[in-house]
Amino acid sequence: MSDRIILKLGGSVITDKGADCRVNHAALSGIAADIAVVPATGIVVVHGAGSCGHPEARKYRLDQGVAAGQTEGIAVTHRAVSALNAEVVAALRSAGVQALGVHPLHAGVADKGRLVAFESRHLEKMLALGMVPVIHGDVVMDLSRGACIVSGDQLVRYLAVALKCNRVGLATDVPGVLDGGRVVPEITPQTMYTLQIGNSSYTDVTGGMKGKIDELLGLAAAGTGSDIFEVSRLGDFLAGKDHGGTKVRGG
Ligand code: IP8
Repeated sequence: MSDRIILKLGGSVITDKGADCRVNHAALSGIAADIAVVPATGIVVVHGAGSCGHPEARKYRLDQGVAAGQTEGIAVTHRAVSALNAEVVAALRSAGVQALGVHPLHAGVADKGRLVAFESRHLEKMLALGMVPVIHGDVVMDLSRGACIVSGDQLVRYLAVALKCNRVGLATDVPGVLDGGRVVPEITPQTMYTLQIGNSSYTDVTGGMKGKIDELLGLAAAGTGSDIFEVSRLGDFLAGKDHGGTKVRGG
């Protein structure tokens, strides 16, 4: 069976998190070049928002839900992440990857901040045609709260199961999960509570590294492990080689 891969690009990799929505074009073209040389296989790209979405989501307090008459933040935040998505798709397409943007606002429904439905039949069809769907953390309508933010990591967990992906990789701006400055080679539910994991100092409405690991441990419990590595090691991950980062496993 050939691999089906979900690759998450961290927001801090593809944007400058300290600036107002500044896209890191150099990082994107390096990533696109790495993906372009992967032999034909199924790849789904999911990316975070970085400075193109988190500041907007924080400003409009989308983590607290949305009431009628206060819906401006939905449009503003979705516009910011959609613009970033267009840049990611453009970089991939210039490298020859048949990338296509897919917006969770249009495909998913949440309840109390968690996805309860996400159409995946169109994604299957794109994969069957050799395309690379490019999905992103987004605002999603929420049955209880009006709207909420669904992180790229939550999407990874949901879609890895729905699309039966056998490899899950998260490219970050650090060499893996760090504990006291050292890369933790493996995390399981048992070892998680022994770790001191730092968090980003930048605006992040979806829980930073801790939120990421919670999602990945949930995915591992459902039977799919994942790998967190520095984006400079993306080629190694895609080639199935050691990437020097952290493996999240079910224990
Ligand atoms: O950067 C957040 O996704 P993440 C999405 O993967 C928005 O946490 C809109 C802030």
